[in-house]
Amino acid sequence: MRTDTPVSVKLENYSPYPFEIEHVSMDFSLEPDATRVRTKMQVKRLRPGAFVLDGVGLTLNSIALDGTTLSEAAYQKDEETLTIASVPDAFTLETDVTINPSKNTALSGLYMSAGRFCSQCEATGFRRITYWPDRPDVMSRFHVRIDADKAKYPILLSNGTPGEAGALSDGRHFAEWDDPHPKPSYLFALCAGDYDVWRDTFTTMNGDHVDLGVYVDKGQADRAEWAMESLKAAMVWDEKRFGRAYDLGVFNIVAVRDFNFGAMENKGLNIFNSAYVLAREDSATDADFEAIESIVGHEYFHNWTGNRITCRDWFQLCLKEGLTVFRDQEFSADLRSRPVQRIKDVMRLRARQFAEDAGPLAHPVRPQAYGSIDNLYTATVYEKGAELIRALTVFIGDEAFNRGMQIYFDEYDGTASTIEDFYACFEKASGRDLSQFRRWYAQAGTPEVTVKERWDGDSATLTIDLAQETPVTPKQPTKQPVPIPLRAALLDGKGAHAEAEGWDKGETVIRLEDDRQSVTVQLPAGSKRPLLSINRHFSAPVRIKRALSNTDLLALAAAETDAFNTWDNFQTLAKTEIFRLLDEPQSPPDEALVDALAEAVRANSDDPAFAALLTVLPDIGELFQEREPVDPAGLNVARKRLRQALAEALAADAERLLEAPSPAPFKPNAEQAGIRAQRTAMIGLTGALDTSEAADRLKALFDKAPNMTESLACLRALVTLPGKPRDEAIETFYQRWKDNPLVIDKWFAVQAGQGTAEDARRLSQHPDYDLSNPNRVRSVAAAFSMTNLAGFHAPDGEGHKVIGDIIARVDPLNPALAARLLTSFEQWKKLEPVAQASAKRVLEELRDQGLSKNAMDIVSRALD
Ligand code: B3K
Ligand code: ZN
Repeated sequence: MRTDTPVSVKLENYSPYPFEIEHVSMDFSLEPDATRVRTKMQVKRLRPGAFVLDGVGLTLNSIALDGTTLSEAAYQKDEETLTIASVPDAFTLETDVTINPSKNTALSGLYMSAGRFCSQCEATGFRRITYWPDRPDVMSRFHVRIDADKAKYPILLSNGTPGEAGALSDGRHFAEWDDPHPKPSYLFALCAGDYDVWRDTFTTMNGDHVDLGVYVDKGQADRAEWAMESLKAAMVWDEKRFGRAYDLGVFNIVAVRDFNFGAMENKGLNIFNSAYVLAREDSATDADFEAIESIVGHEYFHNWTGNRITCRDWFQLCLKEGLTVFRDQEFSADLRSRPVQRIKDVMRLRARQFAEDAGPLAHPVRPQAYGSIDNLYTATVYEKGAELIRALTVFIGDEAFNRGMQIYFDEYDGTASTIEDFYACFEKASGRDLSQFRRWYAQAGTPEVTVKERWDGDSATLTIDLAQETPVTPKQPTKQPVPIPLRAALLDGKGAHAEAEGWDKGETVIRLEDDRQSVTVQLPAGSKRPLLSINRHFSAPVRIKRALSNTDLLALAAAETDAFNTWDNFQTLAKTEIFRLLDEPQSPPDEALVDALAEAVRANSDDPAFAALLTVLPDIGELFQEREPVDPAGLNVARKRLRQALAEALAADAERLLEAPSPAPFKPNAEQAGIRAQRTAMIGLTGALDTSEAADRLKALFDKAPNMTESLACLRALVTLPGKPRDEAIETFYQRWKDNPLVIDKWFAVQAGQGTAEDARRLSQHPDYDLSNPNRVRSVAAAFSMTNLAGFHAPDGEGHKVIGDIIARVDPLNPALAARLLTSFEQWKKLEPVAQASAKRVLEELRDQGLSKNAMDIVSRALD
């Protein structure tokens, strides 16, 4: 256990690796306790510099250079590296090491999950498998040979396409895999065990045949069908949208129960958290089906943005992640509803990324330094990274963007690239200088854009005064203006656009590039004052500040022609109202607002997925960001009051809607999911009524729920209504699903996500709570600390203690997971003084008792 603050790695210190390794052969002899890995690499010097390999936790059996075993004096070895001081300009190096997958609880490198071998190498897991320059800019062609006990591990998988395979003596067998595409070590993968497989095939736009396989737990094959459908849809989409085809004869996905995050894009062998593969209507919700589609797409899209074009160094992580999130968001928008997708993406961005950007862990999309690479897989790199690509499409236009992407694919295929390389393609395509746009990548913090309007009726001109400011963030006391593309429209108040000179059908893109800028728009003489719709479809990841009264906002919401902004106007209204109810606890919720919201829900019933989103009030995480010091419990009460009022206004609608049957037979498509989303929204509102009749009604719905989507929605609604129906539902659900770990994860999460610290503690002591399984750990710890801020930050400090205790127990087993859980403390400085003190105390105690390097990186930044 280390207690020092991690040393930081700096972008400015990048230097290319002095050697290239064109080809590598790896030979794995698999045993859970002692796997032998023999690696043979062909090395050539490119430039002066030492020959250093990374290696962590390896037992070195032997090392040979050009066939001669090296004596211990010929190399230096410490806990993290192996250096050979003197090497020829071209040579073959052979290493032979032993590793222990069964003791690997960190789930990085080669480990065991449910008796099977599984690997995770991004970012630095490969060095736990063999000695290697474990950095993304060293790309090699891999040949892999695996041997293992045939009965226990009948299926042996690695990257690329299969080669020879056969039986060996002693009940063992072997298989060979060849990957013709040079790749960095973080994309290496190996899986071995007994699985059921869902197979299919695909023919690419070039006429190439691809064998597809989804490998899952025995008996679960039919739950893999949706993942397969999603994969084929992603393959077609990337061909149509970006002209990118798959490039191997095999594409496999393996589902594993023990995985630190969602999934991993290893070349030709994606490894997935089983939560994002296994789905059937009885055990998975529409949200699960949607997440599977999106993550399968995301990992598949990495084949071009990440694998064929990879990152020069980990500072460029957003180059593959931001871009690939943008691609998966577009995929989902094309398959489902574009506005609904946009709203969901922005909800996630505001709740997670805006919060991160406003706290002690704020960092630029491309940071200049990091303490621990595992902690760089953040909402900022992913979600803000994706927003910047989207903003770029608006800034330079779709056509130039598409041209730029093709230039990128053509010019950088097979390379390890940088953000500069990427932007050079769009400069070429658009003819614009994008150096200012790249400031977005260097500056942390969410820009605030103030919008003021001046209307001159005599001349029929509207002047829009814009100003931008990015708040101070850690180590960045001053900020420069960034180019902000704001889609705008002038609304005539009757559902159409007002005409304006130079605006195409009343719409334009305003490019705010300076601190302050004014735009004057000329309308036809005699025009009435138009309403301004700005940052339509959330064209830039900023906070818009506008001094509009509730009446103005309601008028704007009614006049809107952009679905995202309609929803957003209601969000702004709801936010203002929740703060008012917090400040005036005696006063009733604003009836006009509640009626307008209820009316909007009814008016949009032809787009049920959108109507469902209108019923979702801004969550505490978002409200959190606008008050300091913040009182999450108070906010929760105020929010509940508004929600209850909305539930009352929609009670008759909810009853009518829920009397109708759920769509049957079940299909996971967008159309049916939309109808169910509206139904589950009504189930949620029924719970918000907070009466015993509502609890009875929910229990009746729960008992006959035809699918997991509705069953879980009922359970979620019931959990906050103490009484017999609630207790029975919790027990029935548990008994029905106790053998399905993914469903039991939901059971834990639904309770922790709405309960008290005491509930979270009780759940964390449940016999099924398992610290070695990340999904299970998160089902209580993340559900409580990240989605239940009122419970987590309760002033008695118990919430902080429960989570602190779980982190202290998880950290020795799985540092990456512990570090991720620690980020839930990131807002502690915003809390009211009592809760603030308790959060600080827990962080200090954790720091003082000693933590892993990953966890220490977060704690020290949070406390800084
Ligand atoms: N690239 C992986 C994430 C790896 C996280 C390593 N700590 C999954 C993804 O973003 O597609
Ligand atoms: Zn990714």
